[in-house]
Amino acid sequence: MSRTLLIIKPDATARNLVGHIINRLEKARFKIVEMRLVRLTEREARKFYAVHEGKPFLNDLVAFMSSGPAVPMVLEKENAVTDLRILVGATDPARADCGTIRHEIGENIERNSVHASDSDENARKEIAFFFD
Ligand code: FUP
Repeated sequence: MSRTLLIIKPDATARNLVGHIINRLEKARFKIVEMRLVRLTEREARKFYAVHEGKPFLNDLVAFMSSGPAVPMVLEKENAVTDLRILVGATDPARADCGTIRHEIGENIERNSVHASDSDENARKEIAFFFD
């Protein structure tokens, strides 16, 4: 068993899609082992996306991520990181495969409904960011 971090982003909470996303995760056999509802400050959002410091899209991304409630959760499953990235789909919903969460509900490359850790190492860091 391994663990990864998923965040339901503010565009999805605003459209009442929290339950829908959780349903998709559970159907795909992920176990929710931790979950919170948070309103990130701009400072916290910038810290979470520190790897993107200097990128042209960062300021907009930080404003979006702190614009409303988000739901970070720790998910457990065999090959959790890889399997969740497959279920979530490509960053840009327009390029995401049919059947992925971002293809189904993502609005655009910024408002793409969910975040999923991209490696075991980042999963550990991102889990520690939200959960002690
Ligand atoms: P991902 O790992 O799929 O979430 O994608 P990245 O780490 O490359 O990007 C992190 C977040 O930055 C994305 F979820 C959305 C945002 N982003 C933009 O807003 N514009 C871009 O051109 C690229 C990424």
